[in-house]
Amino acid sequence: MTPTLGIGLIGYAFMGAAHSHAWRTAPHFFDLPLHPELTVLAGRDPAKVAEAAGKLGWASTETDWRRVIERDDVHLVDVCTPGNTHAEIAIAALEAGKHVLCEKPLANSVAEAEAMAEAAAKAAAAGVRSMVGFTYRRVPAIALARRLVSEGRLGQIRHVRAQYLQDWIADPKAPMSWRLEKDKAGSGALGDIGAHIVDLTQHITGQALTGVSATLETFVEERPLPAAAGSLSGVGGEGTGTVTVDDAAVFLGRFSGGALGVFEATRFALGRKNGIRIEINGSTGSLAFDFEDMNVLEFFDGTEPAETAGFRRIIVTEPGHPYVGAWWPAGHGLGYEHGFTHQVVDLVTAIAAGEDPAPSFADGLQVQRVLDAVERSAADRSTWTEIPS
Ligand code: SOE
Repeated sequence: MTPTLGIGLIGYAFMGAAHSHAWRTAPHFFDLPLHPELTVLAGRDPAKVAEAAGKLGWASTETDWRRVIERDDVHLVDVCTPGNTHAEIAIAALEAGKHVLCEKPLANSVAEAEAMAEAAAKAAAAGVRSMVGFTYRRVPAIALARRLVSEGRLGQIRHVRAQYLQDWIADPKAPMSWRLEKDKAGSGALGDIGAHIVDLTQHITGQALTGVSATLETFVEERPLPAAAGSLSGVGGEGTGTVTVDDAAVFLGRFSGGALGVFEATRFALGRKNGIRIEINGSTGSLAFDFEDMNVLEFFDGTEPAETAGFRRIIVTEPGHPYVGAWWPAGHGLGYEHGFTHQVVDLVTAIAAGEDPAPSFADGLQVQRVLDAVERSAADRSTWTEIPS
């Protein structure tokens, strides 16, 4: 009999649903050393959390996250709440001896992220594991990109070009949400989606950002309040609310191995729904990825004869590609949700092996420092801003 791992999930909106799907699905496709039980789902509204639990497959509910942490049948706490609650919940869970998976960005400030990384290091010494949910690392094409870079197929990395393009608030009439409030989300496009491309480019290249020069913009400062009261943001009804975060972030960066980076994160790229575009140029090869065509990785091998060299479109669905062997025959494609499934597979495997999973809270803290440097640079308007290591 495979031992069980009781999961307590806090939050049941978009990320809660994605994580629920992952916990439900992982043991059906991967041989896991521990069997995840969907033990308890937590949310503040009793009726809504009960309805979500029924739909998403959870055995019970709680309306206070503290109760989840107290329960003996919960071994891992999965934090899918807005950023302003991450630190309190994750630290309390770690101190109670529960493993933690926490959504990105790790926190809303460097100070919170430092406290979380410290709690995670202490807990790790006692065998309690933690991971931050940069799920796109587990898209097979991204994992292949990292593998190619680490095998030296690109040579010395010179350029990193990264964009995260969405358009869900390009319409000025799109309503307020907690993601547009600084006290809940920490920042806007920068932390919500810019954090992903910071993590991905560092992960693929194996290099850390050491400095940035940035600018931020809020294009629409007042938005209608959502019609339905009782939304997650706590605001609702007539009138407008003030957007207190950035709508777009643009920055240059330098990487520890000498590469130059150009980054763009925006929710105003009309027509782009979830375009994560990454291009990397090295001394002997280049890579290109676009999440809107997520089963494909483009690779240019500069060592091939110039007459026949060209970007090749690798369809990343072969059994030998990362994670793919557990799924469908070649060519049948994976989707957004598979990254979350791979994330819990790697987490459960690390927990059972007594190893620290990646990305760790320390990795989340490092990304937080990059976000902070971007904000400081944008506020200064003139300076190159170093990132403390
Ligand atoms: C919203 O912009 C969002 O849901 C992000 O919060 C997620 O991290 C990203 O995967 C999709 O977009």
